[in-house]
Amino acid sequence: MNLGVAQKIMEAHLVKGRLVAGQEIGLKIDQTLTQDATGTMVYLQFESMGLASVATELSVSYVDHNTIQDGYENADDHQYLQSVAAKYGILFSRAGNGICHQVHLERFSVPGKSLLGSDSHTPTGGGVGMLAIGAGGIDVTLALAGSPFFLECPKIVRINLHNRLPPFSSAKDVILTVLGILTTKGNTGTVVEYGGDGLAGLSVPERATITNMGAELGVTTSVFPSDRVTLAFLKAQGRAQVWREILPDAGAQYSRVIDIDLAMVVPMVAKPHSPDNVCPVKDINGLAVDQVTIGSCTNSSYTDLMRVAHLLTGRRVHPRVSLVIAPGSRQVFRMLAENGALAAMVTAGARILEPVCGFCIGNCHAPCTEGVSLRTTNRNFKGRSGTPSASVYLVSPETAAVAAIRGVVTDPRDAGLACPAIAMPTAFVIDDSMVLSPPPPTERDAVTIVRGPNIGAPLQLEPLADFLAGVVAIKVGDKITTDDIMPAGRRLKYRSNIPKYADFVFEPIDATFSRRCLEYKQKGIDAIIVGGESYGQGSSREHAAICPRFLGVKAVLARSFERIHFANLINYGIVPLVLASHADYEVIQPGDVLETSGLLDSVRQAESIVVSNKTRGMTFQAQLTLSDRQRDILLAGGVLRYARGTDEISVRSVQSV
Ligand code: MIC
Ligand code: SF4
Repeated sequence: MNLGVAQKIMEAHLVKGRLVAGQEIGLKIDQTLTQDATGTMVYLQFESMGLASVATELSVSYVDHNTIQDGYENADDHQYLQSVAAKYGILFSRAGNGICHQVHLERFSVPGKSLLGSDSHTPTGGGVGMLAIGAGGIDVTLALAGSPFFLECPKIVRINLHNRLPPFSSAKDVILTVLGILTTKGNTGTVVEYGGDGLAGLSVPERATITNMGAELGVTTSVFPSDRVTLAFLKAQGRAQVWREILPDAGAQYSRVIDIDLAMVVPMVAKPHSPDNVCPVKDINGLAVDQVTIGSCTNSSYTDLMRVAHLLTGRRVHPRVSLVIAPGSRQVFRMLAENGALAAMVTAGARILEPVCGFCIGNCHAPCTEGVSLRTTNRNFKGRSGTPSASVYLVSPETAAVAAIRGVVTDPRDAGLACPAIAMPTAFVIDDSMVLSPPPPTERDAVTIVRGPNIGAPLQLEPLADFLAGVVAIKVGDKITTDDIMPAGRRLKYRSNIPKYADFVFEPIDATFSRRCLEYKQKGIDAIIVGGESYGQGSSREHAAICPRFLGVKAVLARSFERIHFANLINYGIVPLVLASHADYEVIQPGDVLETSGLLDSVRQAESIVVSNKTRGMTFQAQLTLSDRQRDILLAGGVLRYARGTDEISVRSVQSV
């Protein structure tokens, strides 16, 4: 059979099931990555398995999200992560070494390998031809223990890129164009595979910008072939030996083929408050800008920031604008420092941040009230920047730099500036000294795991009950993101402390939600969430399931769910029920009491279940769109309890902490 790139890698990693779109498959995972905000829970759960070391080829624990350290919490997390990595044989990338996806691409990516990361932008690795997938933390825990990763076998959409990008059009504009076509909704169970003659003109960092922001499409992952361009990048990283060619077979079958002429791609912008709300930059020319932030795992490579430095050289940042730049990695930072580009940025008036997520996750540099912020990041969900009234626009580094100088949004082609031509370096600066290797296995017994007061315990769950009776604690609309459910920013430091973090569930939408649920919980009443289309968009953060479950949420009824959040709900024993019709959604109101009996039998084998709305005296059908494995996980009361009873991993003793 003629296979595409994604199918070839999946086939090579297939350990359960058949490669038939829609069926559940299990893939062997070669590499894992975690970041600190999701990592503490990953490793607390790994500890509870009682294993001596990780079973993967390579696992890296990054510290890049929670580095603000306004209090002891982040520092406690870092110490815990460093010690747990040493104990179990995991590489530890220290705070300051860079954003997980950028560093992983530079230093650890390998064409043809599988990578599972507890962060939704893990598909960045698809830029070198890896099958790189984002997942909830506990799925990464299981992969660390040697379990396959289970997912719906995706259908493959092929995007052919033709010709070359014109001056001032960039990889960011390509993915924004793709978002305009495919949108953020309805793409679950899909992999995007890129091909076409246009690939020859796209470097690995440019490809990685495209696969990174594929996360916003809601797809399983995005992947490029591994070709001579990939080899050139790996060679420049001193890692040519890991390269192998992976090209699609002629005649490979795809479920859909989309053609994009790169020569026609223009500078694009995603307007508030969704990454698919795109239009040409030209359409908003002249909009006054208060802030420009350049960085994040989407656009913080050496070539991105060199283009910015060139545009800023000899110019000043507009007095109205606060310009913040965060390099993606210590490698990028050092190279900019050593070749003078950093000096040009500082001279122009830029504020420089260490290589971290920072403003991208609302950790710092929140815009002013009702501010207009132009960002090279990947998400512009309302409030994510830290300022609920701000308007965030997503653009390329070139468009961002030009706006920083002019103070108004300007199509960079209209600014009268020369488009900087930056060549890919033939040799990057290589210094892995901030990646700590674990001691040899014989010395790991002596490692003591450090647990400051911020380090809590994982959630303890019980098997599914047969009868569910709960109050609709909140009803929300379409495209509810995990940032809406479980805000990050100034709340991020409580990731290792579930009871505390649970105080902030749905804070941006209804700050009384948590209190209300805790009152129900005290009275022994379950809580139910009702959502619209595409519930759980955005991040992989499993806390958007863990914390509601802690508050007593037992079911979520929604018109449709996003992939990672759907899996996270099941992993934490929350039943995801799909509302068959919009009319059913319309009828249910907050405060309604919903009941269903025979839940165990339905979860075991039925495609749907009857739910009775006691408040309104009516019933409706909700669908159970579950694989057999997902049914078993729900029945067991979550994936960790389920793992005890299977041979998927060699769990010696799963303790309840
Ligand atoms: C994000 O961009 O939203 C994050 C923060 O990187 C999340 C992970 C998290 O919430 O810790 C993601 O994308 O998965
Ligand atoms: Fe970090 Fe932002 Fe990338 Fe998430 S999207 S990993 S917060 S830089």
